[in-house]
Amino acid sequence: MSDKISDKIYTPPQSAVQGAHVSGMAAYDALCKEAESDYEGYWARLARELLSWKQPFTQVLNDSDAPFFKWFEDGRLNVSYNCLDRHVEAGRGDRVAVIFEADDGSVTRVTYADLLARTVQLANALKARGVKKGDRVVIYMPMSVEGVVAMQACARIGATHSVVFGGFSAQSLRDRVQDAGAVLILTADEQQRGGKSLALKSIVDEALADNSCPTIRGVIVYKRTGGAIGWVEGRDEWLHDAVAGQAPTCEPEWVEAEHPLFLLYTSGSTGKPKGVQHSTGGYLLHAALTTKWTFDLKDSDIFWCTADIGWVTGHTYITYGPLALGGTEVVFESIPTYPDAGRFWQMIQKHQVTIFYTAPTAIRSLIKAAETNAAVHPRNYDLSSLRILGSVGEPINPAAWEWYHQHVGGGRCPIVDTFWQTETGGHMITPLPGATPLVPGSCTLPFPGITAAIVDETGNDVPNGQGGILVVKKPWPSMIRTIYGDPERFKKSYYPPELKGYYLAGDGAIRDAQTGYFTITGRIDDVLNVSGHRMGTMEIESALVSCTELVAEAAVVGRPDDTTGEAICAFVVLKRPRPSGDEAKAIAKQLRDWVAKEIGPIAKPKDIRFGDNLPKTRSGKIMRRLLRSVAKGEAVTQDTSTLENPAILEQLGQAY
Ligand code: 6R9
Repeated sequence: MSDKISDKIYTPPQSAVQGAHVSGMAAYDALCKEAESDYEGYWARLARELLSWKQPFTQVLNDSDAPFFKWFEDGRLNVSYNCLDRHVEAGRGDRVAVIFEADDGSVTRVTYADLLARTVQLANALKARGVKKGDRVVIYMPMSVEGVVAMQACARIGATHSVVFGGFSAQSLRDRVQDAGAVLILTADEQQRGGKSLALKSIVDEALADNSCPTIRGVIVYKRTGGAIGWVEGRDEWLHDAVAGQAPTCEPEWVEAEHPLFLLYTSGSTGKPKGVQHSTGGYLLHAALTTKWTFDLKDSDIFWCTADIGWVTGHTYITYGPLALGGTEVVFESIPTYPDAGRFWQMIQKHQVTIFYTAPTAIRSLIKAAETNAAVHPRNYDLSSLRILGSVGEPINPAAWEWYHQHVGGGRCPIVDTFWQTETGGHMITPLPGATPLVPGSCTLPFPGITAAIVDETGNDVPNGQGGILVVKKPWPSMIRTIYGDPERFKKSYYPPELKGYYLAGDGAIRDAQTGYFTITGRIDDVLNVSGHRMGTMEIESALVSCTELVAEAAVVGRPDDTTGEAICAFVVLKRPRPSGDEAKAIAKQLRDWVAKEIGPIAKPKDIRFGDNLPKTRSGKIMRRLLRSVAKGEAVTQDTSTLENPAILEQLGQAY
């Protein structure tokens, strides 16, 4: 298989090791040892070194109500003070905090002093509108300085923000506003991306229509494009009007370390989105610490994380981590392919970016673009400013890794493949650029202090070389605190009783037998193990759908099998009427042979079932959990209330 983890090892070049915050493997090992021998002391030391506390904590970890862990409980601090004021107080107010590049390429530089002034004024405007500590504020804004300021302003007054990605529909926005019981929405008239303006305010209007969100008292609108929008008198106010005349100072709200800094909704595979709740102290510690060690951020760096503030990566590695360290970062409004697919490379050259953090999917699409249009190949740009590259969000396949390393990083930049989740707040398993030897396709080793491990279904360690369930054994400072409004779901999702009190990440992983390096094999429900061969269900699905003359759609799940451990079961919707009898058998054989040819005989589905459709949620997600029951031939006992077409289950269960 082409995506086999590479055998190549890239040791960090001397230039990356020298002067790094964590320099060399001995330094990494020493940190791990320190955490192992005095876990609480380790985190306490770092929390004192990296953060400024209004009231120092005396208690480090409180596990008396596990899994509702508390960190630095009796300490008080403020996130916006840590991200802004303290740098200005240290005489660094003139330092550029944000280099904002708009859709059309125009650039705005915002210093720490400016960012603080804007945050303070908005904080005062929010207070004037009656927003108080603990209130929830929804932010539905484009990538902008104003978006970052909105988050910081909430943090300043102790309001808990919930950023909703600008691509979500009115219905999703409404669900989130309702679930959070938000009192106010910050939005923009329109967002501007790829030369097009997209409505945001009208989506807010639709979400709030018919008094569907009675907790909302106001909507503050940043004028981005000046496009025509609807207006509700008494509810809506322009951002520029709201901040005009506000006092230039605002005492930060010194909140307890456990105070909820934000909620961020993320989808489970079924049911309604979960409002992942994060803390103030523990979260900010890990945001700052991982930015410092994983990206080796220094004063001389220009850091660019291409994520949107609507996702956790944008929270931790745009709004909080880099600013907590007083760094300089690029914030980008647009898309990687506008005006052409050379935009990223052109921007790295223009802003002399030194640390670049993006997603494998972006890299893969830019590889494709460069293959068809030589003009947008990175070799046409001067990328010599780069010193560290990062990857996040999904496994990066070795071929994409190699291309990124060679063509973007010029063969000299370590790639940090950072594994983490919305729930973890920051990096969990990742190389450190001045220490860890890299293996393409592996996220390597746990961040110092993170007790990542691989266990079986009963929570017992599995030996290296054998796949299993990824867990984190000990609580860590930036972990999810609860699912907002649903503590039972939090416990059930992340702390199932059979796992000995370990945090369940929901991913499968395997450690290399020699190096102990971790490779994430994907969400537990998407990975199969057949005769000891690990395979992604997605891989088999794409092989099936690549049989374009026959297959319209396919879903693949595993079912227990006595001889092979797990057997592959494929559910297929054909581009022709559902076959039965001998015809079905013949087509099934044809498809098995097809998969064998595409991937290898080991990937041949043992069972192939045909249906007129697949069981899907109303949002269009295939419900693999149900398919697993069907594959096993057992009665479906799971909740099917979110299933669009329940009748399909019976049809898919039929043999031919
Ligand atoms: C930060 C973020 C989390 C899920 C996670 C895993 C996948 C993220 C990865 C990775 C392999 C990496 N994932 N980083 N898989 N290697 N470096 O993406 O958060 O949106 O919550 O997604 O993404 O499956 O469980 P989130």
